[in-house]
Amino acid sequence: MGVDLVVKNIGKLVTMRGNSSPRVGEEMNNLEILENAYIAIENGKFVAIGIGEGYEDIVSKYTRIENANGLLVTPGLIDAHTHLVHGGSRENEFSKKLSGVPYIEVLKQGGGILSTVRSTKEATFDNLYTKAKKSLDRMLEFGVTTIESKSGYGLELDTELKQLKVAKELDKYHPVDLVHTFLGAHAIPVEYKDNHKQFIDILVEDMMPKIKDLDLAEFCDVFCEDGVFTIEESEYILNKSKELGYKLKIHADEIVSLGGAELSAKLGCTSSDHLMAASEEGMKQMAQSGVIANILPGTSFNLNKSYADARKMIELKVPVSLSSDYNPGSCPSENLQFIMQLGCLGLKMTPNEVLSAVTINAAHAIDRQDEIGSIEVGKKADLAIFDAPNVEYLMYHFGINHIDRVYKEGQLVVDNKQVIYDNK
Ligand code: IZC
Ligand code: ZN
Repeated sequence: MGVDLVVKNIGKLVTMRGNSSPRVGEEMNNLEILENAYIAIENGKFVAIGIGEGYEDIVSKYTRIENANGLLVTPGLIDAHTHLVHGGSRENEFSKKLSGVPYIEVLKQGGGILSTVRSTKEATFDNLYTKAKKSLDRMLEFGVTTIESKSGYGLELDTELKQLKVAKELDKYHPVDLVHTFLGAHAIPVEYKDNHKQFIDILVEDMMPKIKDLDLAEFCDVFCEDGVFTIEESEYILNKSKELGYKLKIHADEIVSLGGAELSAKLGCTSSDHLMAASEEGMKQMAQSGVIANILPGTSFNLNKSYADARKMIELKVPVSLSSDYNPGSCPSENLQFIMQLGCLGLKMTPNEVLSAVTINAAHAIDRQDEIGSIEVGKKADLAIFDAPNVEYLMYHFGINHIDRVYKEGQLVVDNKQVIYDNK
């Protein structure tokens, strides 16, 4: 066996290689960008990266040689926070939100997350699979090659299992790789409204061990928010999940500054997500313990809220990643490129910082930094080819899909903006 594939004539190749720890501060902005580059791939992994016609020495008559036509190439994008698998949609709440009813108020009235819980319970496995697959195809068409996928629309064992099994099945048959998170602590079911303790006991004593035993989730997550799970409840749930062998994530300081950022640092969460209301002290502690700040600007945009203070986080050397938060309530969009544009326009990040945030730092946010997130010998050959001359152009020309082609582990899976894999 030799080199299977060479992609040559890459106008600008953003490698993101060379860092074993997440990029912080200036490192997020200082990128290696090779001009007139090529990439060689063997068995789905990168085996060489170079300039000009250097590949001629390593190819054989069996090597396929493809031309990037002078375009921009980056590592496949990573969306490290999605609520991919769910039933129904919530456009019925859209006018309510537009008229100023807060997100949490809709939840308190029995809508919001609880409305999606009802739709997800009603949906069959096949309904959920078909709907999630359609969204996953869209994500792939925007250049996303790995995502994190959360449960949390069952709030009881059977429906949580149904969601997690749909995600596992998609991981098996779809080119996009999925990383699985149990988010049973996403809301308090109506019947436990006045007895949180009883619900939390079911979560930690029944659901979490069973889901771990079935190997259906690697991470455990909690929606820590005023009116949902308190700081004390979140700490208890996450500590229990750590004992069971889960890695930790938290929805922290999204609406109210409760100290979620501080808690994520104390517990050593892999990522702490949202952080629109995070305190400066919380950010400093996150920087110290190396928690990834996974910022979700699509939610700020959709809920008409303020944006997280990404500039402060970068200044304090908190590693920042960006993700979509794709969900039917606060970010009903699969378009990670639009999220990247909001990274510049809403979060005031530079285009280079944004690209670090959706590649190598997003890989760290899901503990996949050894496999993906950069174009580097030995890593999976996940590539996005953009019909764009440079990184700035991707963020500047907003609201469209810039993708030309996508490769997942060396296989062409999107051509001319359309998925072309064997569609199961
Ligand atoms: O369905 O509203 N923020 N959870 C926490 C969500 C958004 C998802 C939803
Ligand atoms: Zn979320």
